[in-house]
Amino acid sequence: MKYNYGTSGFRFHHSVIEAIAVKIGNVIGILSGFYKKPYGIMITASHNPHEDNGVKIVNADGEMINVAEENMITDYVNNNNSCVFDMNMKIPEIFVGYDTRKSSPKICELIISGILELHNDSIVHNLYVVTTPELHYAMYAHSNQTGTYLDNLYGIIKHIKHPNIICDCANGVGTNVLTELNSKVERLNLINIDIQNHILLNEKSGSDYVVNQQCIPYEVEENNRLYASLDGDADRVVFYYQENKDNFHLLNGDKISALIAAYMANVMDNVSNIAVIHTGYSNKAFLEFIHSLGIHTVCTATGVKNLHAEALKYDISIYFESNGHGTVLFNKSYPELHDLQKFFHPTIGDGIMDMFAVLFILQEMKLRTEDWKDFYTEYPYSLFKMEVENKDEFITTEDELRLTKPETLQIYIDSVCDDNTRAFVRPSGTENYLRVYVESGSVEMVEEIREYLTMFINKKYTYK
Ligand code: G16
Repeated sequence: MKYNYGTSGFRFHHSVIEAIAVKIGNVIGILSGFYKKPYGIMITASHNPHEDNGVKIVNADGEMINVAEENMITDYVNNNNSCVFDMNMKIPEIFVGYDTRKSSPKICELIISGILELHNDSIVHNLYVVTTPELHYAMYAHSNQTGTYLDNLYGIIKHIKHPNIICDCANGVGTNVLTELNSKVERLNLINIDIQNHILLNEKSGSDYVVNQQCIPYEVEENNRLYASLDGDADRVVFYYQENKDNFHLLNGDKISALIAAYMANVMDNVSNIAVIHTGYSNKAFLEFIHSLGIHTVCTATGVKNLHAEALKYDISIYFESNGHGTVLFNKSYPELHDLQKFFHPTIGDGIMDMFAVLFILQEMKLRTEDWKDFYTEYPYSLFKMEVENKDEFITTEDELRLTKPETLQIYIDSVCDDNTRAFVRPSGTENYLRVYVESGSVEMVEEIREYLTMFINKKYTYK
């Protein structure tokens, strides 16, 4: 088996992560010793089922690691390299944290033993149960000598007069942060906060469930209230409300981006230095809305690491995936955006901070949820996943909008899509599935293409 550093780190069934955990400890120790910098290790499989687990690696500034570092780690984990401390190295310093999964503490122990195997005096800061953005923030705070993540949250939440929202914590680690916050400041209405019962993690709850099922989480009453759903490690958020029995309205990452862009267009004289970064899953109606504000857009491959790399190129970059994962990068400071800037995590997408940023903008712009929803109406679309025999045989172009292999499938997609229809297929980097996206001018056309593609893929690429 080849262990790939996928969209967001290593991610497999927990038994596989346990099998490579010591090696992960070894190699992160080597990186830290070699580059003479601390590194962070977050143990989580985020939106995946509770039996899975994973590892995301963070650099000394609290940012995602670069491709060269990913390749070094992948090479070490997949080969029989020796774990030897070289006298030119510095004693490793590593921050470790984990989500609420049952398998997480054991994986943490194994990783720490791998770090100590390299050098017994390694400095290990065990943060225990934290969200992914908390671990990133701890690294950022360590390198910038700032206060804690929670102090920062207390600082921003006081600017929101009435945090009128119901937050679904996906029975995951976001529960801890929001419960802690609730005990000190404002009342937030929290649901799906059972972190003791491990099998409930992401179960009929959380941002992925809401986005994929297009419905409110399990056991939530239908009414006209604004809801938010975090994912399993609280680095994503989506919003929604149920207008009536038949009308569910999702306000996903595109709508979050649109809200932030509208706020900026409102308070700034010139928006030419702002970019909106998105992926192929963004709806054409969203892009039309952003262009109508005079803001330009750039499409990258899936994975916040890809959006982030592009976002570094502009003065201000709003980057969100439609699944709700993203943030805003302020590469240059503007006085008009001073208040807003505080609401975003300094290095990474954070579902909790993004939730407060949205509440702040709605408050400042005096917008009702319906006004936000009405920014634009999405063209009909469908995103679904399919199990295939070998997802690695599907290779895409850099922006993931076309397949270079298998050619037959791309030729088939081109033959069934008309000028108003867009469809693409890509292998997931976090789950053992193909993801298939179809968008068109009518629901009927989306359904038709979805059916054609499902049949074609089933016939040619599923288990024989
Ligand atoms: C991770 C990445 C996201 C990506 C998502 C799905 O999220 O950080 O950027 O959109 O996986 O990726 P894929 O379609 O390749 O499975 P998370 O929240 O699960 O870490």
